[in-house]
This record gives sequence, structure tokens and C-alpha cells, in this order.
Amino acid sequence: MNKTIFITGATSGIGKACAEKFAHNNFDIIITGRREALLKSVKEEIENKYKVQVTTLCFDVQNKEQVFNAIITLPKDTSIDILINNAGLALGRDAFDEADIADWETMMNTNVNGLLYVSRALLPFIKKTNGHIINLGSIAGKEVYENGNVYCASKFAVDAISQSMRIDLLKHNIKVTSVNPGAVETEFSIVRFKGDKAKAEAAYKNYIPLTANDIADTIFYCATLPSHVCINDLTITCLQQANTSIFYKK
Ligand code: NDP
Ligand code: 8X3
Repeated sequence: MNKTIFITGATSGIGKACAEKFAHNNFDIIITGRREALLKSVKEEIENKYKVQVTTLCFDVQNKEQVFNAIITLPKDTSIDILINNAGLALGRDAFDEADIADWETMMNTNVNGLLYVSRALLPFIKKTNGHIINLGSIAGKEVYENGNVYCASKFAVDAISQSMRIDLLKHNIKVTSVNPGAVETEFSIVRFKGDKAKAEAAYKNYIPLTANDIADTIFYCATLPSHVCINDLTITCLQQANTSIFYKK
């Protein structure tokens, strides 16, 4: 029987690359996101390529009722081996005194509350397998940068939640890993800059950023280590990025 992985935010970027990577390695996958048409097309793409089962659940992680109502539809005998808490976003890159408060709320509700709701709703399924929770943090959750304020705060919270989960879930033999990437070229900056493609492209100019596949490969490595080995915390950047603000650009 195939193992099962649950990936939030699999309609693009890192989540989608993880879906492809794990399906390629014979995992059944449950993928989520808000954009139903994209979820359907990822499902079709993967099912055409691999002989694995793909289930889609469309919900907004910010909405507790939607999260629990979607997860309750999973068959009772479902077991989840791995959860990747990936859904997340940055909105704006503005000074603390100028940023849009609605953007702050969306980031905290998505990156922090969404991760908490999904994790709690899925824990009964993960306990059955002594599974593995992998949280997408960020280098922004290790070090703040100018105008990063609440996005950084949300990822510092993810770091704290990962450390807490690791301690509290130890008795269930559940692994917890926080993966903290630097710049990865995905839809992330298009979302952050609210569709301004020029600003988004500038974020990845004059250096070679990480790709979503680089992160999916790294997550796959963490997820397939021997059962007694757990990577607790992993920070990864491209060669030309030393921390949140120092790049060597050509
Ligand atoms: P993308 O924008 O490409 O993907 C984000 C995914 O999250 C989409 O599938 C989106 O799906 C989903 N999502 C966003 N908001 C919600 C919501 N409210 N409910 C459900 N799903 C949601 O970005 P990345 O792949 O780059 O980002 C993935 C994760 O990696 C995020 O947590 C991000 O913070 C983190 N990260 C990214 C870095 C980067 O440089 N790209 C660096 C470090 C960390 P949909 O719109 O369909 O809902
Ligand atoms: C995304 C990386 O440096 O843009 O988490 O905040 S950064």
C-alpha cells in the first residue's frame, strides 16, 4: 500500500513541486488550495503521469470551519504519513507605520492560524502512522529585515510552533521538521507585490534563486530518512544569498 502525504497550498510553487516529487515516488497525495480549477489540473497532470491516488480538497486555511469540514470528508480509514504545512504568503513589503493592516491580518491568519487549524484537524490521522509534520518556515522566521515586519513575525511564529510541536508530539513518535528557505522563485513575489510583475521579477534579478524543485527535493530527503532520524530545523538558501538581506548579485 502506498504512503499518503497531505500538502496544503499545492496549486503552485513549492506545494505543487512537492506533489509532483512525492507522486513520482509512489505516494498517494491529498492536495489543497483555494483555486479549485488549478487543483483539478494538478490532479489530472499527476494522475496522467503516475499510478497514484490524488484527492483534492478546496478550502481557505484561514477559515477554521472550512478546514475542519473539508478534512472530516476524508474516509475514516485514511492514514496520513506526512503533512506539509506549506500554504502561506507575504502581502506587501512596507514599513511598519505604513503597511496595510488588512495585509497583516491575512498573513497572520494564513501563515499562523491556518497552519494551526490544519495541523489540529489532521493530527488524529497522523497519530495512526506516527507520521511526520513538515512546516514551511522561512529565513524570515530566523532574522527580520527592513519592511518584513509582520511576514517575519508570522514565520517566527511558525518556528516557535514547530519547536513546540516537536516537544509535545514526541510522545507520539511524530517527527516535526521546519524547513526555512531563502528566496525561491515561485508565485510568492507576484502575490506579495499584488500582481506587479516587474517588482516580482526584480526580486530574482542578477542572481540564481532557489527553485520550487530544490525545496521539494530537500523536503523529500527529510521525509525519507530512517525512522530514528529527525531533522528538526533546516535553513536553505541559494549560493548567492547569505541571509535575509545580503546577496552577492552579478
Ligand atoms: P506560491 O504563491 O507559489 O504558493 C502558495 C500556495 O499557498 C498556493 O498554492 C496557494 O494556493 C496557497 N495558499 C495561500 N493562501 C492560502 C489560503 N488562505 N488558503 C489555502 N491555501 C492558500 O508561494 P511559494 O510556493 O513560494 O510558498 C509556499 C510556502 O513557502 C509559503 O508558506 C511561503 O511563505 C514559504 N516560503 C516561500 C519562499 C519564497 O521565496 N518563495 C521562501 C521561504 C518560505 P491558492 O492561491 O490556490 O489558495
Ligand atoms: C520568503 C523569503 O526573504 O522574501 O520567505 O522573506 S523572504
